[in-house]
Amino acid sequence: MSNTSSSSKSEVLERTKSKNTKPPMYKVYLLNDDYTTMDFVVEILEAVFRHSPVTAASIMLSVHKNGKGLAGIYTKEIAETKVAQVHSAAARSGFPLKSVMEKE
Ligand code: TYC
Repeated sequence: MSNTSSSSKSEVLERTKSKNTKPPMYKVYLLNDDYTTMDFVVEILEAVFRHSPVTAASIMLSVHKNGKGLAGIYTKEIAETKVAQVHSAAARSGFPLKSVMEKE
């Protein structure tokens, strides 16, 4: 038998403070490629990730130079939505832009 209700063994599971308040967070990255235009990536960073034009340009250049770059950090469902939004906007515009998420 499992011990979740401490029936036979006299054990009590205690938790000191903290009701496990924070959900797991996921980093969402953009990946570099040779075909997506810089302007389109900046548009995505502004529209999907709500970055300012200056921050969006800076993240785009870092992706261009380093191969990938952090677009934002979100809970699981929101991160999944952002990734899907990037892929559908890119596909609609005929660009191969990819986005990936990674548990923190
Ligand atoms: N490397 C692309 C170019 O030179 C620009 C680019 C930047 C593409 C960031 C994707 O996530 C990306 N046109």
